[in-house]
Amino acid sequence: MGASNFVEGVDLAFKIIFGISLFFLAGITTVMVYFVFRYSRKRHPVAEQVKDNNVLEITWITIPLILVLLMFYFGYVAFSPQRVVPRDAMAINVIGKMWFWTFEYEGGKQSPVLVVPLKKAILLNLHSDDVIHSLYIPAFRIKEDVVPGKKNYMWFIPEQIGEYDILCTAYCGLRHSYMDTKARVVTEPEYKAWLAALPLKSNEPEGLAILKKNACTGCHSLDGTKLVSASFKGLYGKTEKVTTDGKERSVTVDDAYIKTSVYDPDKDIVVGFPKGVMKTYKGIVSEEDLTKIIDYLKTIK
Ligand code: HEC
Ligand SMILES: [Cu+2]
Repeated sequence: MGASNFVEGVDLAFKIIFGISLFFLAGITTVMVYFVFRYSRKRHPVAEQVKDNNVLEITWITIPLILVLLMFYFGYVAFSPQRVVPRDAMAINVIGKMWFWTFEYEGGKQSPVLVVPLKKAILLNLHSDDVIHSLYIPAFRIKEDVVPGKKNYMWFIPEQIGEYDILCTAYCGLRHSYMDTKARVVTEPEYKAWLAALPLKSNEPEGLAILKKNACTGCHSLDGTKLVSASFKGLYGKTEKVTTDGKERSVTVDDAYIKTSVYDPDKDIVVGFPKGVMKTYKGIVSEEDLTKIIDYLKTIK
């Protein structure tokens, strides 16, 4: 038994297509090698034109036709139920964003991992906040693109307790490969207990939530890694070399400097980083939110 209700059908289609491919690999290679010897110039010096062989033509139309229809049939039988969601399916919203997945359960509770109860139909409603992502859970044999502005979904019934990989399979930028997480299949009571224990509001600092919401973390890391720009780690209070109106100068990173950096990013350009990459957040990040961001930046030394 597979990890989901789709494993059997998808694996059967795969085995049939793989089997037919293997058969042809062996068959074509054998005939090719045989022809090389049988019709070499030594044994068969004058080439011969074969014309109007009806038996041959009907054979090579009929047999491949049957084979491709066979592949189509098993593929279709495996795929079509993936698009028909049972009425009693439990809905979970999935939000893809550079570069993490968020799973939103009933009541708006959010988690970075997908936790689902065993043997219950699960409907995943897929949303993207920015670019095209693709949600892939190999063990369940399901994958769908997550396209901004477009509604998409997938569903499955988890059939085995366990922890399975979740990946993003649409290249979505610098940290695409970091977009991995887990699907955890647990018993129904365990699921209920887990959901009840999940805090309603995420308990991350408000400033961090604002940074993530505005995708600042796409260009500025929080752990010291250099991305498109300098990391936020240890930024507050440090002495920064910047170019202002073409002149290089040193500044201490304080509230006023951060405010200028966010609302007028092209004024002080950090030496070693490109101008014009960061757009202004005037009218996007309120002064109140900016204060929360600064409070948070002070905490990541
Ligand atoms: C598209 C990439 C990008 C995004 C998104 C972005 N920034 Fe920047 N940011 C940069 C670049 C590049 C620089 C360096 C050049 C400069 O100073 O303008 C920079 C510089 C800064 C600086 C000065 C850093 C230093 O080392 O002195 C701060 C503070 C800052 N950004 C805050 C933010 C905040 C807050 C957000 C989200 C509201 C944000 N950035 C979103 C690219 C980005
Ligand atoms: Cu992605």
